[in-house]
Amino acid sequence: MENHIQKAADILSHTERLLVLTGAGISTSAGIPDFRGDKGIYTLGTVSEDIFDLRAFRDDPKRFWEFGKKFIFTMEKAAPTPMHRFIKKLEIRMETTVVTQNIDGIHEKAGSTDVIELHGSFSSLTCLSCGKTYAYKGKQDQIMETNSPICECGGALKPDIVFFGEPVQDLKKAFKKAADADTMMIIGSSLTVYPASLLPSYFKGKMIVVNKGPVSGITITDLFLDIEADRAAIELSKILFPGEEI
Ligand code: CNA
Repeated sequence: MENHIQKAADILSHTERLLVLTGAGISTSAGIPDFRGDKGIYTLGTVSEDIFDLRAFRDDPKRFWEFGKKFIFTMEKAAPTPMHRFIKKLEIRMETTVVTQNIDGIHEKAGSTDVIELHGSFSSLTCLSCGKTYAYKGKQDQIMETNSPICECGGALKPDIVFFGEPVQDLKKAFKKAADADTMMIIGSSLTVYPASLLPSYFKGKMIVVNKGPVSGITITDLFLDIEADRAAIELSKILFPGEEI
């Protein structure tokens, strides 16, 4: 593994434009479970897979919000991990764009400046009846007290995270960034969710993958580190930023 870490550090030290694609696995050590990892919420059956299904939300918004408010609570307490902080630090050495499938806002908390949130965030809510948008903060009490935030027109409010069947945000911008990058890192993602899973096909440079367990579409030419994301961050940091804290 030391050999792989050194190779990854060598690639990064020759990188001008980096694209980092992150998934739920980067945030598990911050206390937010993933979907399909060992302790994932789908793996353990904590919630059924249709929890992010738009039709299921329309049928029963309360069912989603019971789950959603616990997620928000966990997310608000979560601090950036060593890997989030390492990615922020890479901005010193290279142009760094983060494309995340996560909805937890931790890259922003870590200070990353160029973040594309493909699957949106909980920071705003939209009415499914009239389309009016609200800031999350203004509806927080209603969510926590009733599990059922509603619009002034009476319609159900859905968080502006992307549900299955909805279009993904800023996809073209993410594909363009992938096409322009000379190195891509995939961190903490099984890469099974479309269309984020297409991103590597727009990319022609050197690929570094950091993930525990299999990742869809990874080829033998890619550098694959099957280890904890934070361990990779700490080891890479020792080489790229010797003597500095991450
Ligand atoms: P996923 O399919 O659950 O895959 C996560 C991957 O990360 C798995 O292969 C795990 O084995 C791996 N993994 C878990 N912990 C670590 C670790 N510490 N170090 C290295 N690897 C680890 O999740 P994806 O992100 O691929 O799927 C995309 C979904 C998950 C998106 O729609 C997200 O919105 C959604 N999601 C997001 C969050 C979040 O925002 N933190 C949490 C749960 C799910």
